[in-house]
Parts: sequence; structure tokens; C-alpha cells
Amino acid sequence: MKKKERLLVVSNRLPVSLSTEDGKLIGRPASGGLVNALSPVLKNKGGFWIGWAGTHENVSLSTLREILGPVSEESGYRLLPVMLTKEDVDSFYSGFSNSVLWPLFHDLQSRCDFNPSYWNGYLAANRKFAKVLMKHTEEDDFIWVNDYHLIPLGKMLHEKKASLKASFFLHIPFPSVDIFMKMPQRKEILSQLIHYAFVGFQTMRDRRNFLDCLKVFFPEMHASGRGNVVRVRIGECNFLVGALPISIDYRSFAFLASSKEVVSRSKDIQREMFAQKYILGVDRLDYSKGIPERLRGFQRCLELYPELREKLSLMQVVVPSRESVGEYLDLKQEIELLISRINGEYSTMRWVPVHWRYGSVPRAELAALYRGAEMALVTSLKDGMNLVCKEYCACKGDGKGVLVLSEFAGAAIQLAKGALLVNPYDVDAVAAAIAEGFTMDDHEKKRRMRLLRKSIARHDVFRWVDDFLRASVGKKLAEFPEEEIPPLWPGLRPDGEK
Ligand code: GDG
Repeated sequence: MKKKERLLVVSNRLPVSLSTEDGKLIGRPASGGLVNALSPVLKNKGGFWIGWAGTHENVSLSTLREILGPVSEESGYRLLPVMLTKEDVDSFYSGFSNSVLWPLFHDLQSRCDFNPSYWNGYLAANRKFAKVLMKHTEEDDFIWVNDYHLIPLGKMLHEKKASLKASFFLHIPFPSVDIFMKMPQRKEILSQLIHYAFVGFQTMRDRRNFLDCLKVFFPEMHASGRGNVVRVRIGECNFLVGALPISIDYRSFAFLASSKEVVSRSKDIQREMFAQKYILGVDRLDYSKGIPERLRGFQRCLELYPELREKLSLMQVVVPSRESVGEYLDLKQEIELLISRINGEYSTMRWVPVHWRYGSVPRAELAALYRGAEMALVTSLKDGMNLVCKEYCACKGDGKGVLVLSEFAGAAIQLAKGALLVNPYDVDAVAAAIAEGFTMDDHEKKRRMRLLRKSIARHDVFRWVDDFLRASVGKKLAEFPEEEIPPLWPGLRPDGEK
């Protein structure tokens, strides 16, 4: 097989965060699970990241070009935007992606809005992604499509050029047959996925769910092979399906957390907390992350274990997300109400039970928060993987930290031996795990943290990338050529039209 040469990453959003300062639109490299995982992959490899920049028609092409140029240089790879209209975003992003696929794939079907008009918008937006890709793809490129927004893209590319085969990774869980069957477009979604050369999932459970769904709709399906990657044949579709858990850039987090600045900032944070110990929660604003459940667990802990009052606080960082979807605004209000109730009931003159920060914090500040935290509390109701728990462990170089982790996060499979696993719906169990973590002796904390750190260090994001590339194109990241990023081509329009 001829080896692919350039990496083209495609995701719904470009890794750029746009904001207005002094009346001027500016862009900065964005944060988030996918960005943190894939940025090291593209950096200095001469590739592209293709996605929507988050703007509508109100931002002119030349303005967008000016904004993305410096971000491309800072990031070390070129950013190529797909232009979407407000109608596209309503039906494709807020609609089918985040009101059907996201809740359903997180087993939360009661939150789905199966509005039939979303489907056509989803396909139309995917066709726009396909158009931009077709303009820039060369025969030997390796196209890596990410996540549930872009399931139809592989088939669309294949229909335009039969030799073009893309690989796909699903960052969120894949549901069981019973839940998947509820989606009106269930067969179409499966028919699109089988046109990728490789379909990757976070866990063996997700992969098994996918194969079970295929069996229902394609009884002639034949699967062969053992281990993480198996081969599947359905008619003319012959593709690979794998379970490859994503991870973090462990060394860079560990290095950052031990830097002089972060160590000193972490001590400042402890002083600001009046030397009280704190549990940390860090999440995008999302109902799948179980933030209200976490607050209820903490509240129950204060109720059942009064000896912990005035000794332990919860520090919750929430990053705004999907503010155009109504469910998310309701969630913010629910969180605010719960926090004010807990603080109203338990605060004393020298202690505030829950501190919360709504907004993104810089990476070094995040590392300082991780470093100083007595415990990390991850209570996802369902999570593809969850990178926060891995980042916390990477930052706990002194080993004196406890990870309390939802058994419904993909990460629970890998981290079961070192973490305290909880069912986030069980408030008593969450309360008991917090109390257990607080009273755990240092020797046991260090033993568990050693296990966690060793496993995460060994299975870092570079290994995930290598595993993905090896399964998809038979070579590792290091075998792709190093290349400085050339300046953005003069005369190129951001929608890919020359
Ligand atoms: C999806 C899946 C899967 C958060 N707040 C700040 C900040 N973050 C960064 C964290 C971490 C990331 O965002 C969140 O990680 P998650 O794993 O929870 O990711 P999701 O955004 O839900 O993403 C998830 C992931 O894809 C990867 O496959 O693990 O299951 O849902 O990296 O550090 N970063 C900074 N400031 C913040 O305030 N700098």
C-alpha cells in the first residue's frame, strides 16, 4: 500500500476561540478535549485542520483570513475554515448533532429532540465540509475525521472519488442497540459509518455496541480478527473497527505542573482557600458531565460527615459551552441554584463550601488548580473518555491526591485500579467516596496515584495517535515528514475557493 504523506484533520470546530475585544474580533487557540489531543499531531507536520470557525455570514472572508493567519502560526498547522450559515448551524450543530446524536449517544434519550428537519441540515452541512476537503485533498493525504458531527463525510468523499478513503474516530460513547434503535435515521447513520476505512471508538464496550447494531441491520456482516482492531465486511464495504482509548500529553502536563510558576501559584491558591483542602471539578457546561449530581453528592457528604465541614471545599470550574442550545442555559441555572443552596446552608464566617468559576482558565492556572487539589471529582453520567481525570493525575507529582471517578466514564476501564469508582446517581456512594478519599492515609494515596500515573504515562496521546495511524495507514506519527508551516497562500478564500 502506498503510504499517505499529509495529515488532514477534520472536526466540526476549528481549534480557535473567537472573541470581541475593543470592538475587534480576535482569535486564540482554543482549549478542549479534542484540541488538546490533536494539536500535537498536526504541529509542524505541514497538515491542515479543517472545520467551522464559529462565525456566520456577518464576518467577512477577509476578516476571517486575518484572524486565522496568526492563530495558524501560533498553533503550528494551517486552519482551513468551512463557512456555515446560521440555518446550517441551527439544524446541523444545535439540531441533529447536539439535540439528537449527543444526548442519545450518552444514553439520555429523554433529552433528544427528534425534529425531522434537522437531518437534511446535517447532510447539507456535511456536504459543505466535503466540498472544502475535495478542493484541498491530494491522492496520498491521510484524512482523519473526528466525531459525531461528521459521520456522513466519509461516504460523501468516497462518492466523489472512489479512491479516497478517510478514517473516523468517535470521541463520545456508542450506545447499546436498544437505545440506538430509537433514532429515526439509525440505518442511514450505520450505512455512512461503514464507508470509512477505519472506525475508531474509545472503549471495547462502544465497539461491541456498534458491531451489535451492525448485526441488526446487516445480518450478512462478517467480522474477523481478535484484539483491539477487527476487520468487518458488509457487501462491498471492507473496513476496520477498533477500540483505541484517547489520552493526554502526559509529559507536558507533568512538566508544567512542576514548573516554578505553577508550584508558586498552587501555593497561592491554597492560601486564598485559607489553607483548607479542596476537591476539584473541571468540566464544559454539559448535562452529561453530571455537575448537579456532583454538587448533590458533595452536599450529602457535608450532611453525613459533619466532621468534614470547614475542612474541605469543592472548587468547580465550568467552561461555557453550546450556549445556543436551550438545555445548556437551564443547566447553568440549576448549578447556580444548587451552589447557592449549599453555600446558604453550610457557609460559616471562615469557610465557603463551594467555590465556582464560570469561564475558561489559562492552562497554567488549570495545572496549579490540579496540583493543589486534595481530590478530583469526576461524576460524568456517561463520558466517551474524560481527559480531566488523566490531567489531574499527571499534575499530582507528589502523589498525594485521590481520584474519584464515575464508573460511566470511558476512563474508568483503564483507571479502575487506582481510582475510587462511583455511580454518580448514588449520592450516598459519592459522599462516602469523598469521605474515604479525605481520610485515606498518604501511603495508600501514593500507591494508588503511582498506579494511575504509570498507566497514563504509558498510554499517552502520542501512543493513541500512533495506534490510530498504524491501524488506519500502517505507519506511526514519526514517519510523517516534519515540515515548517508555509504562510497561508495568498489569494485563498477561506471557504476553500481559489
Ligand atoms: C469529548 C468527550 C473525551 C476544560 N476547562 C478548561 C480546559 N479544559 C480542557 C481540559 C480537558 C478538556 O477541556 C475537557 O476534556 P473532556 O475529556 O471532559 O472533554 P469533552 O470536551 O467533553 O470532549 C470526552 C474527549 O472528547 C476526547 O476524546 O474525553 O469524553 O466528551 O482537556 O483540560 N482547558 C483550559 N482551561 C479551562 O478552563 N485551558
